[in-house]
Amino acid sequence: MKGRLVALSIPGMLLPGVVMAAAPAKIVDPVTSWNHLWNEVLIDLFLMGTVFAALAVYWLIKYRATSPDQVGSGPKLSRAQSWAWAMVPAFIFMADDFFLAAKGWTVWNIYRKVPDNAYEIKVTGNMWYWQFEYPNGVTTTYAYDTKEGDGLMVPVGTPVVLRMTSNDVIHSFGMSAYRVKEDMMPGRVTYIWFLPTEEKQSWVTCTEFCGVLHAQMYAPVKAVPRAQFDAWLQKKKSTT
Ligand SMILES: [Cu+2]
Repeated sequence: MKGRLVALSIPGMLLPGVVMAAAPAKIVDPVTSWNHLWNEVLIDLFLMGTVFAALAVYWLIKYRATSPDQVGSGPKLSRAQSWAWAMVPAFIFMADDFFLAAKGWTVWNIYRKVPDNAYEIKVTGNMWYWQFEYPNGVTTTYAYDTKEGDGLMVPVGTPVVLRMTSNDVIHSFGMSAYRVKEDMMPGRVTYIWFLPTEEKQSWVTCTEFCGVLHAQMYAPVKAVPRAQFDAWLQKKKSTT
């Protein structure tokens, strides 16, 4: 019994070593995986749509009425033929649906698994602005009326994870440029992560109706080089 326990635990002891020795996993950009799935859905819809539209036009012409009082008749099918006509197409479409659903779960797994070295920023939703809090305590925001404030600053090349909550009602943090969106709720912490791959400015908008100024609840998202980001954060820290 003891020997067996030892034997069982050997792979358990070796495994962490193997995992640690492996090179750090390459980060899969959620934008790439999302776009890939989206393109597949579009191709799928286009191919099926084309086939069905072509068949519909063909049959409309082929079986059109050639005289005003003509009465058509359906083909006589055996019970087996009827079942086959119902089940075979149904299974083909279900197979395609399951294929796309499985791909969707793969993308979802990428969205939910935050990379180990992700940079964490806390986000709090308020009616009607966001507050961003960086690891060194610096906070930023953005005012829609005066257009003042840094909004969300992130370093290029580092995955960023946002830990989010709300002070009042339900908001939703939507960044279409990074293909992410997640609700923010009072009393709960939700998260999203994304990978800024290039220097650019995009926008975050609130995507859950949250009151009269919901439409004004937006802020710039600025992805800047790491050195510039660090310098900005340092300066911000020393001036506040
Ligand atoms: Cu909102």
